[in-house]
Amino acid sequence: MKKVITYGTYDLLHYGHVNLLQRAKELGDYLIVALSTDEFNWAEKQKKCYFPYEERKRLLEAIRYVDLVIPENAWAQKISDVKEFKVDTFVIGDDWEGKFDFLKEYCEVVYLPRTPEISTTQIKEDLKK
Ligand code: C2G
Repeated sequence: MKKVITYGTYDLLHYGHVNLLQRAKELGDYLIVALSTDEFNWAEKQKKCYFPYEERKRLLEAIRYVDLVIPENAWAQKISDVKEFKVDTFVIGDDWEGKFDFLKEYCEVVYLPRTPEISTTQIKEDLKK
């Protein structure tokens, strides 16, 4: 079984996220999403999520491409996640291009093109108009 892992906040779930998850799943048979916790988002990404972790987790678990959702509590957990879950491929959007190349020692690393025209930030801004 080829296992794939990806990481993210996935707040205000939108089709850009689903595009990523669909292509991530096409890279293997089993897709793990490490979902940023509310605390990690605020402390490390200064992101205040609209939906709390448990709701973001439930939304991801409802997506057919997602097999398992685990918490992302720290930047440094990726290597231990790859080892613990015997991951073959790490994948993330190309807004992170090159940032996780250190994982190449442990698994394949793939950066996929983002869906350009949509983002959670853009949605929030558009709703303010
Ligand atoms: N994404 C995308 N297209 C968009 C928006 C997002 O392909 N229009 C992808 C991102 O590249 C990422 C995933 O969807 O792979 C989740 O995006 P975010 O929730 O913004 O994730 P981020 O805050 O970048 O967290 O340790 C890594 C971080 O947790 C990544």
